[in-house]
Amino acid sequence: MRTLKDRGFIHPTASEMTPRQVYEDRRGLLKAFAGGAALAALPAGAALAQGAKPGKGAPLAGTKSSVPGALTMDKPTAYADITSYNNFYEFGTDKSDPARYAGTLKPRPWTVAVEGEVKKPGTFDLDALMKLAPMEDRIYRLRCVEGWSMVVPWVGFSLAELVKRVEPTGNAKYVQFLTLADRAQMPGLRSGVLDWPYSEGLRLDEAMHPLAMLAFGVYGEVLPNQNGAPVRLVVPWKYGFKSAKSIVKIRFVDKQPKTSWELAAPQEYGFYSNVNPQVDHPRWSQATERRIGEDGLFAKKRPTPMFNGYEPQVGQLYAGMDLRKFF
Ligand SMILES: Nc1nc2c(c(=O)[nH]1)N[C@H]1C(S)=C(S)[C@@H](COP(=O)(O)O)O[C@H]1N2
Ligand SMILES: [Mo]
Repeated sequence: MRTLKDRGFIHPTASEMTPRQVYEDRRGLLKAFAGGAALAALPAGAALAQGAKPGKGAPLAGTKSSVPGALTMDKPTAYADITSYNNFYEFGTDKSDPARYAGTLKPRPWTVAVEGEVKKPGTFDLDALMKLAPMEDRIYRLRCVEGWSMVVPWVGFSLAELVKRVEPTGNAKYVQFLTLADRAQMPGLRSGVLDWPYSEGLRLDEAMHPLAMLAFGVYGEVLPNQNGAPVRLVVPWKYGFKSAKSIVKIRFVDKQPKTSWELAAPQEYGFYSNVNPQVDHPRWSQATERRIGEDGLFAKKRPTPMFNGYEPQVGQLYAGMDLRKFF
């Protein structure tokens, strides 16, 4: 088994991670260099605000979701932050890499193949997929395993709509999600940091839960490439890496699929990866989180709630399970 170190990369520990403020200052400085000396006098936040222009993407309307738990009251994170501080290793491992390099991703034309243990396998063209169900606005918390979180206003619908449409057979126990892996579009594939294509998975009952979502948009616009255009998974009660971006294949299978993060570091990233403040990552605590946009000098860390706050909705899925064993 190759370790992350063998791959020439080790996921940063929480303490090694670039503090948000430092990151913003750096980005502010980069912008200042690009934009001329006048900007250098401004605080990082001001330089940042100049780049914040929601309204660049094509509009994608949704109606307020009625799914229980789908509309958190937490204040949404700024569009500029959601679209510039990303994890999308196909474009590099730096938080700023996806926004910088994902311009080469071609989100259209796009198809999603559905195969395996289903009565109605087939390939969905993106437009057909988008018409499977009415688009809904949902506001979800997103908790990255690295210890930061955001609040994202997604546009999309329940993954269950697709699952029902393809009619899983009695042998379907798990669902695997595979991301595009095209070296011509994704410079990060040259690195062996993960096994490509990026692979993720859910148990069938998790995939059927109404909160599990196929997202096509954010802030009322189609997804920017760096956020996983044109279609991604969003599973709000699990660590962010379960929410695979730019999906091209969905496979219904009888055995638990191997995920890219499990293959890279099985002792650190389990199949379930439910957000759980009581089960620490081997190299850092998961008890608290830093909310992006709130991390000024005196900002307090927030306590991380069980199942990222979605316990009332999803707790039953794990009744009787040892969550330390099935981390
Ligand atoms: N294909 C793919 N999907 C991915 C990732 C990735 O590297 N590749 N990173 C994951 C991680 S670690 C997180 S936290 C979220 C981040 O989503 P965001 O950039 O839209 O906030 O995407 C997830 N989906
Ligand atoms: Mo993450």
